[in-house]
Amino acid sequence: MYKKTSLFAGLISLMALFTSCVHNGPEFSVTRLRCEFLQDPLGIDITQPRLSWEITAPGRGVMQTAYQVMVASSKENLEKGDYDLWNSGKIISDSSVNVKYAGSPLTSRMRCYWKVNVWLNDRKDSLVSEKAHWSMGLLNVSDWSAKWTGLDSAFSWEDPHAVHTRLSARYFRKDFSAEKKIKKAVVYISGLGIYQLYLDGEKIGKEELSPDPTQYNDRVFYNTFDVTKNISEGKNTIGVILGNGRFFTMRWGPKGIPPIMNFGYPKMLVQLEITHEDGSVQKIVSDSTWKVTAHGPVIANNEYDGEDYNATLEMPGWSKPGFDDSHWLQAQSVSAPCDTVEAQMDPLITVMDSLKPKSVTKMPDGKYLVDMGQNMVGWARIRIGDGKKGDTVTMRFAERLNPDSVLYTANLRSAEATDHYIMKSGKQVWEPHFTYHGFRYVEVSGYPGELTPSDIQGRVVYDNLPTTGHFETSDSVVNQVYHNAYWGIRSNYRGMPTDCPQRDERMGWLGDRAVGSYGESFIFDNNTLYAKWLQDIQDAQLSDGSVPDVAPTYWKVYSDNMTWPGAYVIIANMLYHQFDNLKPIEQHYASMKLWLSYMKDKYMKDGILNKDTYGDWCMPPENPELIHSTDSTRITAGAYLGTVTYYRMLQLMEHFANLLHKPADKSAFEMLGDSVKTAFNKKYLNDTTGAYSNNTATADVLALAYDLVPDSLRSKTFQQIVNTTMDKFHGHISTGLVGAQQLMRTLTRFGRPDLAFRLDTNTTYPSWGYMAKEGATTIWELWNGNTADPAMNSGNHVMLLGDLVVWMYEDLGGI
Ligand code: RAM
Repeated sequence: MYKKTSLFAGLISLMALFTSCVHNGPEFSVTRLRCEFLQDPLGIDITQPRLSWEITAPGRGVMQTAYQVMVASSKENLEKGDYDLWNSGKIISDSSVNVKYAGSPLTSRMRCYWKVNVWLNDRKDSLVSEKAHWSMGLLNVSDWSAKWTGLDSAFSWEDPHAVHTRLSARYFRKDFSAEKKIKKAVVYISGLGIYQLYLDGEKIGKEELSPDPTQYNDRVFYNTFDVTKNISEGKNTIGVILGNGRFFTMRWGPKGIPPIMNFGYPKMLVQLEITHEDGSVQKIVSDSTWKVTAHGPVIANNEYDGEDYNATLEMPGWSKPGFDDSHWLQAQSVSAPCDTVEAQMDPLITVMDSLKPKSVTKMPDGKYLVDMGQNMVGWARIRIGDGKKGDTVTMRFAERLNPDSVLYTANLRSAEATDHYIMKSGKQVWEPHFTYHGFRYVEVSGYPGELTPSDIQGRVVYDNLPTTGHFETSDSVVNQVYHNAYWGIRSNYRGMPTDCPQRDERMGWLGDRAVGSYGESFIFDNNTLYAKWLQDIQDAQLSDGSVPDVAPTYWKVYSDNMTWPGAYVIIANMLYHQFDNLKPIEQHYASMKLWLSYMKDKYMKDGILNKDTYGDWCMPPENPELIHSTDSTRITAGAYLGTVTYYRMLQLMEHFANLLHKPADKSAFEMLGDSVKTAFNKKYLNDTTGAYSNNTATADVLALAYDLVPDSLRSKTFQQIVNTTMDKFHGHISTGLVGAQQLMRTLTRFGRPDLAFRLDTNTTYPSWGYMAKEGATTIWELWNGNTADPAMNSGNHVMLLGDLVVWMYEDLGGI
């Protein structure tokens, strides 16, 4: 083992989070109380939620020795020590995460107030935590009196079968009157594809693009909001706007574009429950008594092509009482998308950051070119000082520029990435809510007057996952690469991890985020998001066991390979390893087992799994224009990747079987593993040179990383990796996304951290530093992203990070 910290000791100038905790001498405290990993969640539908808390203490070596959880049905009860839901009593345990609620049964709508007492090894008295609460959602189908409501037809101006389908947003409203004094009001809403909720003219919540996308024909999410403050005694109005999101298809798919699954016209399920002071409950629910129109200002929307907004069609007061909706249509009761309506248990998408442009330049043709200085995801918010009613401001978005400073849009493929804003007169500020773009540059045309940097803002939009890790060193290349990784990752959270945010794709490709998710977990609290994605994957699994390459399957890709679906198993392991979250393993174990036996029965012969689709995807090609290499000496064989990954899956399943106390399964996985290992080494290992297969770095790295190499040959195999890297690739990376997932840690663990460090700090092709030197502010899809064919060339993919971020935190940072 090499000494990981000493080599880099001088390099790390600041690990902000960790050093400040130790040196600033914090007080003892118990904070960040979480229920199912969320702080103060509303409307959860898990009847045995898991509770966690964080202890802060001055000094080191402080341990929890015991805890006591107290849960009450009201704030008052908690205050006065009446723990009517649960008092765990003093439990001798160091557990401070995932303590399962074990009190009285939890029922729909219940509010639970809680705190925890903690005993520590170096203090006599217990510490009392801050107080927190969670609330239960609607646990039973019978709790819903709302009906799925929508309008199952197109409006006269809409072409629902156009290749680029962009419906007008649908506006729904319902007047109601709250007769008595209000104690509490809660709304449960699922608005598909995406919704904005209004009460009495005010938007509820700061969320955007919600709910999270799911396998809508299996499961849809609802969100819960406490709206007590938004409702007053007397007349009120509830309004909902529905956009396409991922529900109504964006593409039907001729001309080589795969069709995107279509789940039908937008629809919603809304239930507002008002509890009065006297205890009576009034429910306002979606049904055919609501009114609907599509004659509102959002005249067209979808995520690829953009939003068109006509401010002259605004309907002042549409979500307030007294609005004349007599010309609106009657909404319809429509079919449910599926049987399962479930609380969304990961944070909703939000505007997480705003960027001021680095520059705004007036071009010779009168258009403005805005440079945000950073490739980002979201949209632009624009301020207009003196609008001319009926004139249009057009914003086009792109990641790069052509040499003549015009937007480079070839890599967006068919995504139009354009917002049109038709002005009203006078001062106005606008931003869309029913689309998003991946961009650094915005071309603005039709803007009245001079556009200045303070008139336009980049709104950075993604899942509300707190940034929990900060990393900075004294090396500017390492810092820039980390910066690019950070921006790439936050760019690709859209209620699911996406491959890219800009072109006509934006899909949850499994392979891209296997080990990547682990690196991301050092930076973002991504536990709940990935747990949600595993559910998407399980929902998409076919009954024979086949796991798709994309989940949810908006693109239906079931190509049966090991490396992409393998993310299913790898991510469950990551959630346990990083967050002590065993539930995904429990929940998915049977599905994973089914998938592995399906693959084995269908494709394994004599211990070799000869089935693969993508190879070591996007390894650096020999020619700068190529997307994929055609040089057979650089390509790792599919059967090799299939088998080595199958073996890795068996290792993980053996570990899971052990965790779940399934000894028979554990030995079955172990036995199969042994036979795969024997067959694999027999077929691929050159026992003179230690090289595997055709001796690509990927082949050798994976065999070493997964412990397939006989002890006596390990140093030889490792030397092969060093030789390939140094001699054939002149000290550069030579892997695609599969090999990259183990490369940095393998180089380091087998004795060459200096070489890993070199790969991290290279600025010549191919390297992450090369991307940065060529102006990238995120990570490219291709090592040669600046020269390759635009057909598959996104400037904001994170798959090539491999295990780089893991290495930065674990090896460079020594954590
Ligand atoms: C591309 C995607 C993705 C990759 C697949 C195989 O289209 O962008 O990154 O996983 O192909």
